[in-house]
Amino acid sequence: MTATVPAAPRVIYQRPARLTDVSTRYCPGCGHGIIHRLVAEVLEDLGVDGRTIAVAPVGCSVFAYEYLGYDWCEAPHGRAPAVATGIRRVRPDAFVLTYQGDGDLAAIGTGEIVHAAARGELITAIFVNNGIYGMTGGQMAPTTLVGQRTTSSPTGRDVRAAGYPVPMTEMLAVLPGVAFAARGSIADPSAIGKTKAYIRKACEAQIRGEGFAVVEVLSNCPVGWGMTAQESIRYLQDVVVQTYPLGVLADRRAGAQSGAARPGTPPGTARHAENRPAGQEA
Ligand SMILES: Cc1ncc(C[n+]2csc(CCOP(=O)(O)OP(=O)(O)O)c2C)c(N)n1
Ligand code: SF4
Ligand SMILES: [Mg+2]
Repeated sequence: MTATVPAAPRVIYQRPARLTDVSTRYCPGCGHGIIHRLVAEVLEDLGVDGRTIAVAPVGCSVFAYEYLGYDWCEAPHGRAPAVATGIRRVRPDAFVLTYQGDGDLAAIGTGEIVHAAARGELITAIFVNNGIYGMTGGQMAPTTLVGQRTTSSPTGRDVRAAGYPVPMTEMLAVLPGVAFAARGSIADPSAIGKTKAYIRKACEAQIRGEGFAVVEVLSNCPVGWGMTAQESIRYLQDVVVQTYPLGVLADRRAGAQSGAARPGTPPGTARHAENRPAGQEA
């Protein structure tokens, strides 16, 4: 009788090498961990994880440098795009990533993100919008929904006192320096898959020297929202997307079919070809 040799197990799912094997400090059900994983998977797929320099925000994800095994630089609150600009200018060989929350990017750091995008800096920005200042106890952010209760808007955001939510990614998307802008979500596996594809396109835009790229990721903060993890996911799916629709907001990458043209620039033109790191082809 001939013995059957068992087939070697086929690996279909494993932890990306740069996703550190440690417990995180995030609250149970928090979306930051999913987004970390997507970033790790994409940078590994693209082969840039060994030359990535990332800039950490101030906020719950400040400890991203413990969970993702890249070279990290810590920026003052909101200043990640400015720090990333400096890194990009002195290390043109590096892949430069920023990771910012909505309080970090859309409040104290509004000026830095707008001007980095306007300059078309070769940076990929991951913008985690959970509609709240998670780390400091769940206060209202510029991104908080109308009527949403937070610790500093206990009866709900009132537009007469606090104005309307700021659609940062739509605002950035109109800037000609932005090669790619999109909004994804972590609410379900389908949305997570699309978000990963957006992160990949945003990273490719940098590798090809095409300009600034941003992916906003709608995330949950069950603790700050006063919800269970399941309730917070349903709130993301049913409520948050009404104010922040998902999808691609600008795509000016070479060969892209959609996206507003830069003034005087044909759609799809690789405007930053002169800035490509040595040895990088489009
Ligand atoms: C200059 C400065 N101002 C204020 C703070 C306090 N602070 C720390 S984290 C934070 C908000 C973080 O919110 P967000 O960026 O949305 O990140 P999240 O915690 O929600 O992921 C604030 C206001 C600070 N650390 N530094
Ligand atoms: S406070 Fe909110 S954003 Fe911060 S770790 Fe907890 S769930 Fe995540
Ligand atoms: Mg936040």
